[in-house]
Amino acid sequence: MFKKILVANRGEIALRVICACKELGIRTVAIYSEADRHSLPVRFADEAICIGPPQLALSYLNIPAVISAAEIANVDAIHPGYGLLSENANFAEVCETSAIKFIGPRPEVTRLMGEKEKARAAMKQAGVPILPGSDGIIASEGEGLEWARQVGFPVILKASAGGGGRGMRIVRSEEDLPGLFRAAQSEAAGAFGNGDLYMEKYVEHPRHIEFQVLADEHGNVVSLGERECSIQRRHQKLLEEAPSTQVTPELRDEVGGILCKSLAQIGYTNAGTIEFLMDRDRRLHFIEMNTRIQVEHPVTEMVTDVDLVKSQIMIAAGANMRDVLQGPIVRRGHAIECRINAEHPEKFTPSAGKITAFHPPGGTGVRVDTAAYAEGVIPPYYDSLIAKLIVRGKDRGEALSRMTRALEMFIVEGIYTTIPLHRKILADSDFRAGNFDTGFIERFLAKNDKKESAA
Ligand code: MV4
Repeated sequence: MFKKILVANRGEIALRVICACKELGIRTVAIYSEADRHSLPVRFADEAICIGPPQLALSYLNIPAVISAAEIANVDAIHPGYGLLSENANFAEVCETSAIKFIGPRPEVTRLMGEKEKARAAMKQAGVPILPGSDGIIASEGEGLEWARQVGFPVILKASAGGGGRGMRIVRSEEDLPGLFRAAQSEAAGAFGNGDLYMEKYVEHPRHIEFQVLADEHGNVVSLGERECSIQRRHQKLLEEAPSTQVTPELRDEVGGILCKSLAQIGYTNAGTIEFLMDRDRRLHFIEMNTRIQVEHPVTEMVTDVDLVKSQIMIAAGANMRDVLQGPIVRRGHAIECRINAEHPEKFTPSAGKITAFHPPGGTGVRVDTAAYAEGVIPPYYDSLIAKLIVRGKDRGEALSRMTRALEMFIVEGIYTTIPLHRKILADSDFRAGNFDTGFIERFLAKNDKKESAA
């Protein structure tokens, strides 16, 4: 096992990784920017090294600075958390050449999944259901038109270097294709330095459902089931749950089985998430794979009792899945996570500043992942996620009641947060009935605006 791990992240996920290391008896090194000097990861890690000024490019994204800290502290491995360098294949490669274990998949696999069109082709070849679409990059507008006629309108153009919704265009008719093709291409070229596009059949009103997998370095892959992630706004998830009310045990086993075989074939290792769109016929279609631990991993942990971050570390240290899991995966109950962001409730703009009062809820079935504390300061430079409130209940009904009371008992003063928004979502009859798709929040906000202007 590793003796010392550097945590190449900040905030709640850095603290989450430190928790896992402490339980495994591994020493930790926090790296921090000047803005995070008084943060809890710095306080709870065994060592802490300042790696630069607040700006991301000069600190948490500065690969030479991160590697220097790792070498000075003489760590065995680096855990990248999510975001930042977590899906940077070049960083994983630099770790490898510096004889530091990168806790994640091999760089080649990270690179493959980062090129969305190649990931799609690889998953198709390995037997995962994908949407009808182009075989490879579309070379020209003319070729785009040919594919669209074959697939049938509406279609969606996506950037191969994209993900997270940037560089996408929905095309509903032949006349619209040339203009939208050029627009998507130049947006992708500007945003990613690569204008390559591919095409898929467009799914109307999909649900966003993702599967969590773990793969060891000996060819064993397991599925931990799905998470329902349709409650999003502008491609930022707000609330996630496990299991999905729309996934039957048969579908879960079928897709889980396919994924295990396919990912073993691809040579995937460590934790991974496979994103699907669910159509109106409740069929799942692969769209993308994320090669990192995700923000919403706790909902899977709550229903499986598997510690995903500990599992990542053990796998990276060479452990066999048998020893990682110590028994079969059993799913019990229902979990919901609300992302508490520091942002203005109507404008959704970041709300940095000093937290004057902070009291997270507790009690049976409640978990709070956070690095926030009273009198602590939320710096303006980073992601606005300040806490994740996760509850587990014996069923979805109990999870809903538990989340409602936990939100009522969560005190954060001095900054704006998404807590009031979550309370309204939890009170919505469609949400409570499980009746929603990726368009839910837009409709919900429009509905609420109307109610508020009438009142
Ligand atoms: C789609 C789609 C409909 N059809 N692909 C948006 C983010 C990126 N990861 C994939 N996205 C979508 N891809 C096809 N073929 C609709 C979306 C989409 C979406 C997906 C998941 C969650 C929220 C979304 C919001 C708008 C559009």
